Amino acid sequence: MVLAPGSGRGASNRGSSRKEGTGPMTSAIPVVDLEAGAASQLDLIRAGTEELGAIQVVGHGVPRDLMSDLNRRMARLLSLPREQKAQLASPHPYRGWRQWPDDSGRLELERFNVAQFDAVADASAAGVPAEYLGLYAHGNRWPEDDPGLRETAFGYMAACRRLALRMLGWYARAQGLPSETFVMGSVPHFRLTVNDYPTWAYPSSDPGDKLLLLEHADDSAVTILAQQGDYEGLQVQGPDGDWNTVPIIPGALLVLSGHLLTAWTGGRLRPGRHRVLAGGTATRRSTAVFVYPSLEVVVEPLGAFAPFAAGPGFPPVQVWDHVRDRVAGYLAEYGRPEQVAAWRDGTPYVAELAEDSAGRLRPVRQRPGRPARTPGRQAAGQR
Ligand SMILES: O=C(O)CCC(=O)C(=O)O
Ligand SMILES: [Fe+2]
Repeated sequence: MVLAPGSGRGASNRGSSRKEGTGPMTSAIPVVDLEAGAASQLDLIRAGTEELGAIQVVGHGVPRDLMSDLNRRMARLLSLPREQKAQLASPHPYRGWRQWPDDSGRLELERFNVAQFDAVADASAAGVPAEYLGLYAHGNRWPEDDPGLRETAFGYMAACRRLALRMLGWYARAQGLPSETFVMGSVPHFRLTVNDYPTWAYPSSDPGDKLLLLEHADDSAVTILAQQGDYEGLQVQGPDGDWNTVPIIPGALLVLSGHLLTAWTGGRLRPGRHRVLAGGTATRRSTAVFVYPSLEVVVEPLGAFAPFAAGPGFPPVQVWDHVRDRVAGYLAEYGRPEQVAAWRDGTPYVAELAEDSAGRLRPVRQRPGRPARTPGRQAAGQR
C-alpha cells in the first residue's frame, strides 16, 4: 500500500487496477524547448498548465551528464543485493531505501528518497528556522560504497529547483502576469525520490491490467520528473478523464503541476494527475524532485486568480503545515502495524515480501570481467 510521496491522501496502491478513466490513449503533452525561447511558446505552456498540469521540457539547463551520472549511480544502488540495500533503510518512510509491496506482499515499487538536508545542523546552517528543523530529524541514508552519490544527488536537486523556479516564471507569463508572481520564499523546500518499478510477470496476473502507482497529483508546487525504461508507463489525465501517455524523450524532463500551484491559482492551473502502468521487460525507473515554496510561505489564491477561486476550495495553507504531518497522515491511513511500530520505535523498516515477489532474491551477481548491465535491465535479478 503506497501513498506516493508527492501525493495527496488516497493515492494508495491498494487494489491497483486500470479500470477508471479508460478513455483513448493519446499523447497530448506539450513539449517546450526553453533554449528556443519560451516566450514564443507561451500558448503551449498555457495549454499544458491549464488543461493537463504537465509539460515536457527540453533545453532545460539541467546538465545531461549530471542526469546520466545520477541515473547510473541509482541504477547501481537499486540493483544491489536486498540485504545490502536494507542497510539504507530508515524508520522514516521518505528517507533512504524502502520496498513497497501490495496487500499480497508482491513488490510494486522500490524507492530511494533523499531530503533537502542531510541533518538538522545542515538545515539550520542554510537558514531554516528552528521551529521547522524537526523535519530533518531523520537523516539521509547514503551508501558507503558510492561516496560520489551524495554530491551528484544534491547537484541534481539544485538544478531541478532552479528549473522549477524558471518554469513558474513562464507559467505566470503565460497567464499575462509578471514572472515573479509565484514567490517561493527564502529557502524553497524540495526532496528527491527515485522510483524503481519491477516488471509484472506473475503467471496468474495480466500486466496490461496492473497499475504500479495509483492515480494521484503531487502535493508540491511543481515536480520535475525524469523517466527511464523500455516502455512508456506514465500517464497524465486530461480534462475529459482521458489518459495521455508521457512519451520517453531522451533528455527531456516532465514538469508536473502540484496541488500548491493549483491552490495559488484558485484552480486555474490544474494539478497534473498521473499514474504508472506495469509493463516492459526491465524495471522502470523515474527520478522526481518535488519543489515547494519555503516552509514559511502561505499559499492561497493570488489576487490575479481571484475570479477563479470562488467558493471555499482553497483555504490559505502554510507550506510547513502542508508538509509536517505527511508521515503521520500516511501511517494513520495506510501504515501496516510493523511500519507504524518502526516509526514509533525509530527502527529501520524493511517490508516483508511474498515468496514469489519480485525484489526478494539477490540479483544475479556480475561475473568479473563482464561489462556492467545496462541501467534498468536488472529484471532477472528482481525475481
Ligand atoms: O514513476 C513515475 O513516472 C511517477 C512517480 C510519481 O508519480 C511520484 O513519485 O510521485
Ligand atoms: Fe507523483
